[in-house]
Amino acid sequence: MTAELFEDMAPEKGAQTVMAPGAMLLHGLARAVDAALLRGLEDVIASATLRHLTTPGGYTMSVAMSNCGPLGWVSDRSGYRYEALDPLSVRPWPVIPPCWMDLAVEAAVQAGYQRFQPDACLVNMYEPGAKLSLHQDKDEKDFSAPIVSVSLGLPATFLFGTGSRSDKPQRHRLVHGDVVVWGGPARLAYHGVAPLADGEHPLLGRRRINLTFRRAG
Ligand code: MD6
Ligand code: FE
Repeated sequence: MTAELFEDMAPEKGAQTVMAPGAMLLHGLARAVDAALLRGLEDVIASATLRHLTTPGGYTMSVAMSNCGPLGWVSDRSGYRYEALDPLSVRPWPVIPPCWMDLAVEAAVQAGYQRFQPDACLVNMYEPGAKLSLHQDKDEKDFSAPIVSVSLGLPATFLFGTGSRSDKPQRHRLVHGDVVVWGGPARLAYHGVAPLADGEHPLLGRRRINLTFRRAG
């Protein structure tokens, strides 16, 4: 209890929170490899730049996005989908850095999902005020695979609901190094991110980075 008071009530590294059946928060799992993850990030966004996508409804997303892996998630006036080529460069997305892949597979195993083989990793970059409205991840072909989501940089409030949009979502604080794994009965739960509070992170400055690994194709 004393340690928690001094750490702003953050659960210890290694702790696990079951958010719902099939959805688990692995506290601090990515922290030990954060420097390697961030070197990978530099490589990925050097070849596939972060950009603000347009929604099918014509809005510009406040979160900047890029991708790596065989498939990348894109949005424009014609809809949401996965594409093998980056529409900006018209080249394949960069490969998923090996240390990212190792972490994603290990997180899936810890949450009870064996044999996770991601073929897409969405990179999300939040600056203060950026948010992600409640949504379901349903553009993937195979809902039997989980999603693995890695949080780096500034803390965020993750909104986590049920399969019904009208259910009031739970709120979970995600800090640097936290990993959420999401599948099975929770795979189609509505979720989102509340507007990012301003702050300064020692490694990432005024930014939050989220990496989400999926089996899309
Ligand atoms: C984010 N994450 O944390 C956005 N989707 O920045 C997601 O939209 C998400 O964290 C599916 C599963 C886990 C997630
Ligand atoms: Fe999502």
